[in-house]
Amino acid sequence: MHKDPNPAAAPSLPPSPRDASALDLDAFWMPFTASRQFKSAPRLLAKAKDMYYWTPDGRKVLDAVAGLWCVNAGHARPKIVRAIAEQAEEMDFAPPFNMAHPKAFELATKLVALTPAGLDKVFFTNSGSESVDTALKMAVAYHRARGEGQRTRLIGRERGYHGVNFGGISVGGIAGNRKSFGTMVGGVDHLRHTHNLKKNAFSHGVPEHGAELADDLEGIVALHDASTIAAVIVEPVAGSTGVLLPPKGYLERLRAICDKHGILLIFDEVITGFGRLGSPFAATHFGVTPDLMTAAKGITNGCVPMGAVFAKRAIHDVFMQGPEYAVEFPHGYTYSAHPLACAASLATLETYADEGLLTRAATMAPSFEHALHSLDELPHVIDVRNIGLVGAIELEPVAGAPGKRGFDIFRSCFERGVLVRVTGDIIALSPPLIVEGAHIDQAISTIADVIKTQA
Ligand code: PXG
Repeated sequence: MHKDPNPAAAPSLPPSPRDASALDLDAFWMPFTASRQFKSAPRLLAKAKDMYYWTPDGRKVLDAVAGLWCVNAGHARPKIVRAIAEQAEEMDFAPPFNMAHPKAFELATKLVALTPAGLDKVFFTNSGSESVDTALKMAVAYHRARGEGQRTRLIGRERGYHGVNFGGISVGGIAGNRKSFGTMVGGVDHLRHTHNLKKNAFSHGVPEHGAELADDLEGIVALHDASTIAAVIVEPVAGSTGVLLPPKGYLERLRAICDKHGILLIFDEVITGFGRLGSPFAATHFGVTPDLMTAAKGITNGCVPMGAVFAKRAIHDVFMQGPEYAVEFPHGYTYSAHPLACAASLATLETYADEGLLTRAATMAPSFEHALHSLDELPHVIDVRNIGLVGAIELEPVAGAPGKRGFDIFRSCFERGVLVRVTGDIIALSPPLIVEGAHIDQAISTIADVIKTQA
C-alpha cells in the first residue's frame, strides 16, 4: 500500500502554479514564525500525497511530522478528498445555533464510540485552542450549575501548551507565549512539569521517575482549598514543548487526587488523540479517563479545521435545567460542526478504520523506538525519548544561543528532504500513522547525518 518510500515522482501532480520568486511575501503576517528569516529564504510547500510534500520547484520532502501532528492518515487520502468536495456541492454551510445538519449527529455518535467509556457527549469547535477554552468554560460553568460557583480556579502545568487563546495561555506553562499579552485569566496555578533528564534521560517509553510530581496538586489544594478549584488540565504527553512523557503512574495519581477533591480532570488530547500513541486516545492508552477531553488535528486528518471537547454524560446533564426554550450552555462558534469539517471527519474515521490506523502506532512503535535510539550516542544529543509514533531528540544548546542548534538542524533536514519539527533544541518526530520502516530509516539517517555534519 504505502510500501515504496521513494516513488519516483508524484504521478498526477501538475507543476505548481506558484514559485517563491514570483510571490509577494509582504502582506502575510505569519503565525509562530521567524518571519524575517523566513522571508529572506522562504520554505514553501505546494503539493502533498501520502508520506510526502513537494516544494514548488518539485523537490520531494518526507513528512516526518504529519504536517503539524495532524495528518495522521497521510496526505490527500481519496475518501477524505472526495467527501469534502461532495459536501461542498451538497450543502456548504448550515447554521449551528438552534439548527443542525444530519452529519453533525452521525459524526458525534461515531466519535463517542471511540472515546473511553463515559465520555459520551461531544461539543464541536474549530481548533485545539478553541477546544481548550471551551473545556475550561465548561468546567467552571459545570460547578456553578450544580451550586459550587466558587470553584473557579484552573490548574495547568509548567511547559504545558494549550493553544493560544487567553484561557489556553493562562493555564499553559510557556513564558514566551504569555509574557507579551498582559493579564492572564485570574486564579490560575501550575503544577511543575515532569521533564527530568538527570533521572530519566534516554528512556524507552514512559520514564520511571516522577509519579510523585502529581502530588503538587495536593500542595495547591492545601494552599487554595479544593472548594475553589474547578479543574486541572494537562497534556497526557506534552507535544509542543518537546515531547515530555508522563512518568509511570503519574496520570493515575493525578486522577486519584482530582477524584478525592471533586476537581475535574481535563486531558488535552489535541496531539495524542486519533492514534498517535497506538490507541485511539492517550486516555485509552494509559487507562485513565478524564472528565473532559479536548481534540482537534487528527479529527479531520488536518484537512478542514475542526476541534472537539468530549464530556462525561453527568457533566453535560447538569446543564440540562431551566426553561426548555432557553440556551443551556451559552457558548459555540459560527463554524461549530461545519458541514465540510463533519464530512471530512466522517471520511477520516472511515480511513482510520479501513486501515487500522488508530492502533497502527502500537505495531510500528518498536521499530520506531529502535531506529530513534540509534541516535543516542551522537554528538550533542542529551536525550532521546519515544512513545507510540512520537519521538524526540534533545540537543545540548549552543552556549548563549538557545534554539539555534535546533533551528539549524530543522533547516538542514528540510534541505535534505525531510520535514521535522523543532522546538528550542528539541527535534520532534510524529510521522503519519501510515509510515513504513523505510520512511523511518530515511528520516533517522537524515537527522543523523545532519547532527554529525554540524557537530
Ligand atoms: N493543545 C495542544 C496539546 C496542542 O498541541 C493546541 C492545543 C492548539 O491547537 P490549535 O489547533 O489551536 O493550534 C495544540 C496545538 C508544535 C505545535 O510544534 C503544536 C501545536 C500547534 C503548533 C505547533 O509542536 N499544537
